[in-house]
Amino acid sequence: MRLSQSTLTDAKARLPDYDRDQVETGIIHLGIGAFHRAHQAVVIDDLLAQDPSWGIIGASLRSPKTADALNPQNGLYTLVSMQGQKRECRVIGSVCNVLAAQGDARELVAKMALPEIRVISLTVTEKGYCHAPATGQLDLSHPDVIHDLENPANPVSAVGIIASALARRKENGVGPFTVMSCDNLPHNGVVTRQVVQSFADRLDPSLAVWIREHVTFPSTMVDRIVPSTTDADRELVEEVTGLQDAWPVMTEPFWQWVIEDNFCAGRPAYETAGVLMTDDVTPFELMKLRLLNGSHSALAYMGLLAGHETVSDAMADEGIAKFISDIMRLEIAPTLDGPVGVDLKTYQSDLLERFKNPSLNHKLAQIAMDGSQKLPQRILDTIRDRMAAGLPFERLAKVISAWRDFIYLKGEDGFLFELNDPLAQELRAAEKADLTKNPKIFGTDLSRSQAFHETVNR
Ligand code: CS2
Repeated sequence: MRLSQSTLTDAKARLPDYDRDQVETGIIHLGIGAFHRAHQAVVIDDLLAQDPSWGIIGASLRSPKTADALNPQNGLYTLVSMQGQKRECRVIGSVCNVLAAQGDARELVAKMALPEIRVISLTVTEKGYCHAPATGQLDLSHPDVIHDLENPANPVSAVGIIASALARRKENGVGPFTVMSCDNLPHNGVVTRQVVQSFADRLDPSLAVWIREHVTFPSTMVDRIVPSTTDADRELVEEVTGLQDAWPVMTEPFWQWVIEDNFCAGRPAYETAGVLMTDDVTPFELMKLRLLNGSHSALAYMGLLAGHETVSDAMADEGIAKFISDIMRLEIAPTLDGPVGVDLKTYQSDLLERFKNPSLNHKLAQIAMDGSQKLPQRILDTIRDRMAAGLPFERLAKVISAWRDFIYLKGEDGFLFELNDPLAQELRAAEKADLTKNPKIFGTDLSRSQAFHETVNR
């Protein structure tokens, strides 16, 4: 039997504590992958009993797979939190349905223009913002941006979709919605505003003015480790809950969400579900991006080069585990002020424990993807701070050199590792020695810095 509204009460798992028939939709989430379903959708699930007006419509922009898996289940899915031998299963009911928007985003745009939709949240990954990684500005030569400026009624990028929906709301006299990025970018709200604003400037200057005056783009820090789901996970879920689930989500017990309290059209009472609402997310996002995501990327490239498959395998390698603990303590943490009340030493030791969690099966290849989009904020900004302060950055440079080896190392049958990156062609076409001279990734500063190149080469 398969999980759905009619079989829900048969699931041997924690169930939604509200009547799903009463739920109305107030949020549209762009990019409904596993991360959203293990993070923001869980918080909303916790809140629907007190306020059923914040149900979620999920939208996938690239592939119909999530819609195909979840719509026959009435949006329901199982969340499994794993630590040691413990497996806690919970059915999440906050996603009402999923729209597959690839090829035709018109229904999605029309839904986003409805007055009851008050928040648009996004997890479209770093590359989904169509920005230049080194500057955060909209890349006007990006094929999706070019397409969307020519076809604003049927856009393909998140940026074009948001601008098009806002144009519709402006026209119809419906107020604005809040646009909330939940991706791992520094000042993700500012970056989102910049790309949407630049796009609107080119589309219709009066729309750009309206957006500037009415729409808010809060920054957020999101954290939960969510490995890709495997068939073995699906089997486990069926065994434990008694119901088949086409796309359960596996995760760790830990989660954290910090949101800048800047919503132009109302918001869920996030704080009652354990979210930290604040005026300034910056210290949280820098701590998380540099310590967690920076170390993750280090583990990915070094771990893969050393022949490991998962994060916990790499952490079981003494040399790598020591490197990770050293890079955090000696090179990354000293660049951070850290949020008030957070002990950075405890934060680091908790991270090391989270990385060691053997039940997660978190593949290094998953983290190694899209290095050109991730390394600027995860590693390069930390290097910039250390160079500006005249401090050594040998370990950080070693991560860049590991990424370089990951890209260029060859075996008997060609390149050793598959390169999943929007700049893959350009990276592979470049000479190894020239990689760090690419200003798109390394900025105009590091791409020209002798000291930086020398350290990476050494
Ligand atoms: C990871 C992140 O895949 C990656 O690049 O570093 O997805 C990481 O697991 C999350 O940001 C944790 O919150």
